[in-house]
Amino acid sequence: MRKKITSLLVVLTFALCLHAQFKLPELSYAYNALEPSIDAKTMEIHHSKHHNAYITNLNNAIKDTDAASLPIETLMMNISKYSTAVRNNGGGTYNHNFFWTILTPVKDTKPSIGLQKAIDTQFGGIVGLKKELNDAAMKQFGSGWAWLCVGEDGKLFISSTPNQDNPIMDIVAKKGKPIIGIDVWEHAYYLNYQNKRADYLNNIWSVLNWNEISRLYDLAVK
Ligand code: MN3
Repeated sequence: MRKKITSLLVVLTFALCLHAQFKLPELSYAYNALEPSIDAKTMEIHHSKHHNAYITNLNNAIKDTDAASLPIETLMMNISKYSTAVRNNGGGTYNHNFFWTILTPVKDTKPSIGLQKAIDTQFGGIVGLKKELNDAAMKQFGSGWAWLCVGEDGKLFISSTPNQDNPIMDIVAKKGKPIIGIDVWEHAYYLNYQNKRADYLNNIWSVLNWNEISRLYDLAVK
């Protein structure tokens, strides 16, 4: 009897795993760790509610389809083949998985030598990059994201995407490998900053994880 129950549990667990392909990743820091740039309540709701909802909705949208067995990156790179629900919730899954990793409470992380060189050459330094990236984020009308990417030519470029689209989707105008992505949906800042998107954009630079951003850059140009 006990054996039967055990095997039933194994089968059930296996079945549940199949139907919950994507899982909410844990943050490597506490919800309050990015204060005062990003407040704890915003972080908690953003991660445990918004991000979680994208993942749940994505899992529901791809249940019992071939997409359920694909890595999220592959799904993004072939997004034109899928429904709007997969595009929106898959994008929401990928973008937020990415977003948390390029933020950190660790102070004074620095770009790698290679990345610093590229930023100096193309933007005249971090101040120039910040101005251009924040400008793209300000000009993104309504909800969306602003990105710093590495293009196919190995050069940095700035872009923005509406909704939960991103630069690795096969439907975007300019494809690239993102190394910074800034969420400009109101849910990312409204509790603390209300309508002041510019203040949020100014302050998020204090919590950028240049170690991770540099790692992504060095990988992309390799
Ligand atoms: Mn968001």
